[in-house]
Amino acid sequence: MMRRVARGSGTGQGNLYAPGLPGGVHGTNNRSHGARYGGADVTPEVARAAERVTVAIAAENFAFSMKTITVPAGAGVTVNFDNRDDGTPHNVAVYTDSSAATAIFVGEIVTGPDQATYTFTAPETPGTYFFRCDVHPSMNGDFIVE
Ligand SMILES: [Cu+2]
Repeated sequence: MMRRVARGSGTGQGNLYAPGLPGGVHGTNNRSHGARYGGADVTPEVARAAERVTVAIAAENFAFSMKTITVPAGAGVTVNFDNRDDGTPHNVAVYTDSSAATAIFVGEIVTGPDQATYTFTAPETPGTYFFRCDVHPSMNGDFIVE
């Protein structure tokens, strides 16, 4: 008698708890997901903040002050462009290659003496890209992503 009662009450308790378990499980999962999403949101922001680079480049006498611009892959790039040629328009534009068929970023043309600040995101794929002045394509160089 005692065993049957014990089993019966045990089963009864199991039945009573069972409906409550899914709710409890869902609640736990929701909290777990929330914590995971929160962590995922924070990590990329920190990573992106670390990948920022500033490049200073000038145009003078129809030539850039540097032949190569090197930036980290996927970095946020700021270009401080100084056009020192009086009355002459220049810009800095980045393309996938020297054909200049596919633009990565095209900076606004400014007439010197004037300065411009360009911001864009570097390609995620490392490699040798291309930059030039669109007004004077002979002004160009390698845009290296590493
Ligand atoms: Cu130019």
